[in-house]
Amino acid sequence: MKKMVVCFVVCCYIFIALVTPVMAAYKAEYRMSVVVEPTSPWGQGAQMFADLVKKRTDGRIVIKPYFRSELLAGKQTNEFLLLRQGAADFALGSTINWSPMVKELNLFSLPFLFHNEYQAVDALETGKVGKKVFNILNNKGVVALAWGENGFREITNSKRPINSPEDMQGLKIRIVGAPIFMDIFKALGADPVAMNWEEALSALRAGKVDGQENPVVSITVPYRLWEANKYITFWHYAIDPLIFAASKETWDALDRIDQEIISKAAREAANWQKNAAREGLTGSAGSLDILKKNGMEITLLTPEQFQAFKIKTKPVYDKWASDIGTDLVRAAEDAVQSVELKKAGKGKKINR
Ligand code: X2X
Repeated sequence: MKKMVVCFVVCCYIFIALVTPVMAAYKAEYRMSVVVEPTSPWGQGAQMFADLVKKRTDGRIVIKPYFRSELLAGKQTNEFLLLRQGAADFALGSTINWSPMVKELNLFSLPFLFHNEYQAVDALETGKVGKKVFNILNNKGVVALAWGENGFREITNSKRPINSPEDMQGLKIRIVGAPIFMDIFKALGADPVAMNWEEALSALRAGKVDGQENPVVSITVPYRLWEANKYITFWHYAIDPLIFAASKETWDALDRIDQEIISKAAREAANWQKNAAREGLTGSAGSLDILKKNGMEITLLTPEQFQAFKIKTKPVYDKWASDIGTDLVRAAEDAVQSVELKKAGKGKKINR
């Protein structure tokens, strides 16, 4: 009997010794990086993820979103590095901000590749390309959990309606500090200036730049960009996916059950977030009405006008396509084409 008691006590010690280091590794707060403010669908998606995780882990894991690039000292293109180093535990980050460190992410910024085709974007993200991109991130120390979305990026400015590349001559356009955008806007004859988003907001308000490019639902509306820019052109020249991700260092210190809870929460929040970012753009004209009501003049391009922009930026597309990798680019082109063919088959007009 005595032997059994001793044995039991020893087993308890061993169990506690095995479990304790895992428990001790948990942090009181996990820091999540978010570049934008909390009221955009982007910010709301991050908060939803944090809330789901807290609830489903019974408060074991508390994720605090730090909005407005607070963890990044304003420098949004540092986000991937911070995540990789574990200075941020989680992020809901834009592929654009990470693209200077992960060349394959430039795929989504190839000028005029996706033509507003959400189905092609979804097909890519859920298919082989999406998996390949997540593997690449994983190998660089960032665990990708789910695809979210900032949206198709549309151009606004304070000077004039943009119908053609000629209308862009000399316009001072704020861009993100990712080299592909410098190339695109130079090819279009504009005068691009790379800036962080918070800085861009004051530059726009002060009239130090004439325009910018960002998605309507996630940025133009919540940031009331009509206060600085009257004109908007829907040219859908680049899609900006977001990624729910964790630092690998943080991830590896979590137990498997919690990893599963977090992965599921990311997928659910991503699903909501993506729909919210597309709200009013795919069916009803909700967001367009908001822009009009606030005095914005909206330009929609004809297929010929669209083509003129595409031709002008073709050298940039070709140059970046070989950097990104032909396999990924061809897969994306095929996805776009198959959506367009399906639409054409149903007799619908191809929107390009
Ligand atoms: O800086 C931008 O334009 C923004 C907010 O869309 C990104 O973070 C890529």
